[in-house]
Amino acid sequence: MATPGKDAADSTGSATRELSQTGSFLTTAQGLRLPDTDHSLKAGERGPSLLEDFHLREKITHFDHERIPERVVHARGAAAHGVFEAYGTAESVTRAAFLRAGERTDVFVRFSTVLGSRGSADTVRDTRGFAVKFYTGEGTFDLVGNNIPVFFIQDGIKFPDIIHAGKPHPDVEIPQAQSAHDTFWDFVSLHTEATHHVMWNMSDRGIPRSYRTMEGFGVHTFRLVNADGETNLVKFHWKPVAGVHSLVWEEAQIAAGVDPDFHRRDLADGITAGVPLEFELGIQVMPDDGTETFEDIDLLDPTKLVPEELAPVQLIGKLTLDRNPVNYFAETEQVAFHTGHLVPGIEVTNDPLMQARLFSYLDTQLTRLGGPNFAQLPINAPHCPVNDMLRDGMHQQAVPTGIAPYRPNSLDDGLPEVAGAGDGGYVQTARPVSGFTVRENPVSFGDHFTQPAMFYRSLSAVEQAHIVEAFTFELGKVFEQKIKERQLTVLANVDADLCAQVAAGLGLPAPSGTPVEDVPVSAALSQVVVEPGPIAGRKIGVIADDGSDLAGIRKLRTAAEKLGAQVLVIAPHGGTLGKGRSVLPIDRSILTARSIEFDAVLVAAGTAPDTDIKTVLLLQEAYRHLKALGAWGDGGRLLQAVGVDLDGPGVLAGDVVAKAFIDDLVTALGLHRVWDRADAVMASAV
Ligand code: HDE
Repeated sequence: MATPGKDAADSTGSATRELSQTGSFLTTAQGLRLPDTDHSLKAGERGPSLLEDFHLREKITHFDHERIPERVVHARGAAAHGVFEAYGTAESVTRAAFLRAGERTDVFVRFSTVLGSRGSADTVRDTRGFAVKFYTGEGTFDLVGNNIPVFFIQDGIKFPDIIHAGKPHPDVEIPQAQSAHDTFWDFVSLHTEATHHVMWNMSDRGIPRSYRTMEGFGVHTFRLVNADGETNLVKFHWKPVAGVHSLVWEEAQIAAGVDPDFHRRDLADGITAGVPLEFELGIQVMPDDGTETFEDIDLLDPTKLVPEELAPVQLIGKLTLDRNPVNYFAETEQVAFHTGHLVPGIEVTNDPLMQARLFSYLDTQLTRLGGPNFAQLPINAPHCPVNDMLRDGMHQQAVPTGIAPYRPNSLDDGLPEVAGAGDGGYVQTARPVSGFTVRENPVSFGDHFTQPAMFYRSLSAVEQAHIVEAFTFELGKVFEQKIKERQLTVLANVDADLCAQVAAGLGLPAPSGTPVEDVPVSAALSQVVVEPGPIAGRKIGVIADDGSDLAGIRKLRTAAEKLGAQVLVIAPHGGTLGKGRSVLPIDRSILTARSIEFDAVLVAAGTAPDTDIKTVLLLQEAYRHLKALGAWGDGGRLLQAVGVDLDGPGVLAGDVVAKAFIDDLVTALGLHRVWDRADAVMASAV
């Protein structure tokens, strides 16, 4: 028997009265029309407000309770709606219906940082959350992943410890959304199983360019079950169609101040501009042969990854995010993910981190969303029939019929029935469990350094240099000498060269360790691309003034928009350039423009070589951040005036905006950064 109000596959839910500013008359929550909402009821014009003013009290009381507790981790997030379309390539390993060929499933995806408060900045160095809610016909499946494939801890019981260490110091609540402080490094230097995750945090992965250019990982090993009951062990991956790209550190720092909403703005703007975010879902499939180990890698250890060279990522479907939320609070804030939201064909393993998560996600919603009925909130409501026997509780919105919410019963005709596997029931695969109760890790969890060394040695020289810089920066912010020294001993066991460079930067002696010398490398871990990728979502800034070649800018814009990229005109003033029919709107005045917004900066022909300090800063930053620069016609005069070598790497030139010039720009953007300029930047004063 269905429960009225609960079995609606209605994503907007029962609370979907049109609560917007578009209705006719303003009312109270009870529907009473109001003549005035600007003046409280007073005893005379200059008199005190009256207790009987129920509208004043309702308005203020509701306001007083507008905030709910922010998430204890991942408080800052941004989300989008979309659709997932399955290729059917996973059918041999899972019976999950939403993964059958051609199946389309509604999704809601929330991206987040981990450490910062809800109002903190997007571009801080941190792990990013990548939580996907699939509203499948068999029930909701949540894949609650991160942009880093490994985790800090092997056992969930330590989660409060790592988070207490990473959050601001409890006395002064400083620093916000940062790991560059004593308690974080105190913990991770004492707790070497965190080393692998810390290496990823200190790499470019800790500062993604955008959510669009970020990989995602399920982290844990899952057990997938096919229609014949055969099982495989699987790791989930999200591969961004736009490629994997990051910010450079100075850019991330500037953005944190200039535009703390950098990532959420990019997400929302991209979707509004009709350029959806796209990711392919992939799986690494390992045999479930009873060992839960693959090529000597313990698959239950969440600090280990499986190199893609050993188990290739097989693509099984495509996620497209193309719709922004209508209301941040109702959707992005109230969405409740849970690792225990599973569907037939997808099961968990004994990974001790995953096991603890299975408890935590349900538990946390009780405080955050105020009770056990959060699944009735529109954003959390499944898009398939719900027929539970859960009753009452805070914020109950359903009006259940029937008198026998228990089983067995005879009064409601013995309903609801239970479903076996043949009826789509979630029947867990029987797996053997034996052993003594212990508080111990398997010996195989004890190697904390081989994979961090593999990660470091798999990266390009410039990526390695960024890791050195990140460790030196973060440890440079630590006050306690003994913590810095201890972390250097950790690095000495990863890679002697890395340790020596960080030690030199800190002005400390490099300790010796016993790094594993003979580690395999995995090319898939580097994000420096050699083949240009797509440029959708990229932004090209064009510096122009009243004398510029506006036709050239228009031509450039048309070409860029065809590829999903945007051209933004930067001028000395706001308003428009040109006259009459050739008028061109200015997108940014030089006062509101900052280099971080643009992936490439060009100067239009005819633009005066005016070395205004803001223009100089913009071009110098773009140069330092290894972005493509360029000019057509005599626009190069401005680049020269700020000291850019017109023949240097990543500096584009052309007489006019012609095909060759556009092609060069597209290639440069597709390669993401001008890596060839890195050495010159280190050596130059620009
Ligand atoms: Fe989470 N985590 N987590 N986590 N996590 C939460 O759930 C927790 C872990 C992740 O956008 C909380 O609803 C424990 C790994 C994401 O709403 C909380 C442990 C991974 C999000 C929680 C972990 C994640 C969360 C906070 C160790 C990557 C944001 C509010 C056992 C695979 C979801 C909430 C969103 C959120 C607990 C470890 C990813 C408290 C106890 C590993 C993306 O329940």
